[in-house]
Amino acid sequence: MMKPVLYDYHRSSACYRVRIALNLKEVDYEPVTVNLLEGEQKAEAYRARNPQGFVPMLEADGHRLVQSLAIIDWLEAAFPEPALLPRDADDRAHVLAMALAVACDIHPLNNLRVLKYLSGPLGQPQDVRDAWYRHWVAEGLAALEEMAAARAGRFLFGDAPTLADVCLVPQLYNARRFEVALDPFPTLVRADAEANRIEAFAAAHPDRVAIPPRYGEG
Ligand SMILES: N[C@@H](CCC(=O)N[C@@H](CS)C(=O)NCC(=O)O)C(=O)O
Repeated sequence: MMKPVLYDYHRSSACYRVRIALNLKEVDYEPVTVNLLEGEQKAEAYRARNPQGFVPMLEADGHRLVQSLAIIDWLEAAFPEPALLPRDADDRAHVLAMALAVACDIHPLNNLRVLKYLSGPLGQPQDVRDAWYRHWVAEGLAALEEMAAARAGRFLFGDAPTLADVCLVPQLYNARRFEVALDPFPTLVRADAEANRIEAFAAAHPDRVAIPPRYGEG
């Protein structure tokens, strides 16, 4: 298989998930930056490849893959080890539920286009935009803390990282950037700290991602 190409933006939490999964599975990839702040995701050439105009997108093995969890699911099938989902049906549903609580219920309310719509067309000031962000993150993390607490080990589920941790770490990075208090979520903070001790997670951190060629330049 040729080296997969990841259309990436360092601070995108959906991209951050995919970078972690690629690193955990030791898949060497070529990153190409799509600069969200400059609107490169909306460029015609990019939208022709990904009609949603989102990052991440992974070109791999002749496929153009979009949606971070679909990309990670593809990676899980193509590179089964280490497994990010438990085999047992109950455990798997629990891990998926935690991952989806982040990816479907927290993140979409707080991504760039939603925040821009609040401050742009709806004319809301920065303090309202910040309050919106913090409200949905705090409410979502409170539920996740309860979901995780009973069955957490070193990580959100047991003693090895799963898809739930892959989704948690970028969300907590994001929450810290926007100064959300994390003291009420000790299980989440502990799992995040454990995960960040693993090089695959640490190397995917936005501050660690080398600046690759920009989309359209290479
Ligand atoms: N559900 C999608 C979400 C992707 C997404 O929201 N990506 C954001 C960055 S984290 C994006 O590309 N935003 C572009 C924009 O808001 O214009 C996934 O998991 O891949």
